[in-house]
Amino acid sequence: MANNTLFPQGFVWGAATAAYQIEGAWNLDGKGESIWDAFSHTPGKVANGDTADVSCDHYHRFAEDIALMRQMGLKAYRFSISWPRVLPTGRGPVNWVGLDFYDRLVDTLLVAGIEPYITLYHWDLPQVFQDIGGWENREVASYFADYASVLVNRLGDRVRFWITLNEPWVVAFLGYRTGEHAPGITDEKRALQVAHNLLVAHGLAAQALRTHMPGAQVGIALNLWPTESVSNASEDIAAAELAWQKDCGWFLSPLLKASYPSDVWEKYGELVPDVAPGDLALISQRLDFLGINYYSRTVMSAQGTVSPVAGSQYTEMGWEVQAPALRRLLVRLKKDYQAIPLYITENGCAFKDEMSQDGQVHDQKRIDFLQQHLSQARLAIGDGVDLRGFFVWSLMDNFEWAHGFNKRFGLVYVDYPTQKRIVKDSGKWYAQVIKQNGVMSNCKPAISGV
Ligand code: IFM
Repeated sequence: MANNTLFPQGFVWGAATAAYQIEGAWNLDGKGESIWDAFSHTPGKVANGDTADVSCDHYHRFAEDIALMRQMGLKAYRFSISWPRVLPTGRGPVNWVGLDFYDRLVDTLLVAGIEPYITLYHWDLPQVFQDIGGWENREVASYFADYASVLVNRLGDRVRFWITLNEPWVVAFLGYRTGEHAPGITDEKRALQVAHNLLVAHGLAAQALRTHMPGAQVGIALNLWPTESVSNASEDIAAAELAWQKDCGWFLSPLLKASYPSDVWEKYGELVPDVAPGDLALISQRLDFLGINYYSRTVMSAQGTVSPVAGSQYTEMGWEVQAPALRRLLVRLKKDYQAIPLYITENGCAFKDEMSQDGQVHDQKRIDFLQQHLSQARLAIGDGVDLRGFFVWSLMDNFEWAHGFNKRFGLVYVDYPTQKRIVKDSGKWYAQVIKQNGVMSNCKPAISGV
């Protein structure tokens, strides 16, 4: 293997999941209801009426799942904590049984030699907070910091990496603008206030984490979905740039430049959020790392979105497969924002995976997808980007929000009726990548079927 396909020593190879998508046990052992429990239990909100009441039953099967991670040689595992499992009423009394679950999860990971990366919020807000306005209510941001304190006090002796929020863009804009996600509201002004309050919550939680654990590595995971111009014409470039600032700049700039992008702010007019004095300083406090969830890009002309892009392949989500845009994104972040360690906290794809007659899952398209994205990530490192790690979304097939169980993203196939796990070909391939610390053109599976 040529050296330029090897990753730097100590590169973090991981996979990611989220509590609501895999745990199940939605009402066991004192867990409170989340907005996603309420949303998925509302007819018509999720495809096929699916709910994650049981999902992958990871709550009961976590040891088996960690054994699979170990078999793949994962160096790190990114998972989220269910706020209402730990604090059923959002604040106040701790549900010790719920917190013990995460304690055991962390210990079992460490015994397996896998570093935990915790996401504090991956969309399952306690429903009791929705009843007082959810993220529109700024008080919830303070409760979020209290929740962060509970977790870091219990797990901070063993967990170094803390991600405050996952994809605040999705929480605000799919939850409050399109209504496709919980809580299902369709109001752009409210969405923009939610986006701001989430960033405030990030700032308060970062402070809380550092107060209780001065050495905590604190980051946030943003879904960065760049918009690129269809041509070199200045009108097309301007349209694409505005869309980039609207989607990505709206979160990157407050976090890394202590301001909202002025052109977008102007365009939003009356819709802009209330920003209290001191908010931007709070939001832009030092980040130890930035997590990037990269899946695809949008192509734009002055007339609007260009789709489909001629000659491109699309995943089951209808997302264009576009690995070179990942390299361009990473290089742009280095150029336009302050230097900060980066992690790809999610990258992956949904394809129609099926169990073959031989009992295996031959998902060559996912291998191709990951291989292309890893190659582009490696090129970006060659361009001088400080990329420290890569987490595949997802460790295993799971509940894909409003799409229910229709979309499979996993390295591990889950046969939901039996809860049997089958490591897909991509999982075996990834094990080989990890073993070799890089992508080989002829990567052979490092582990046999399980
Ligand atoms: O499944 C989601 C995940 O929860 C957040 N990032 C994108 C993934 C695929 O849609």
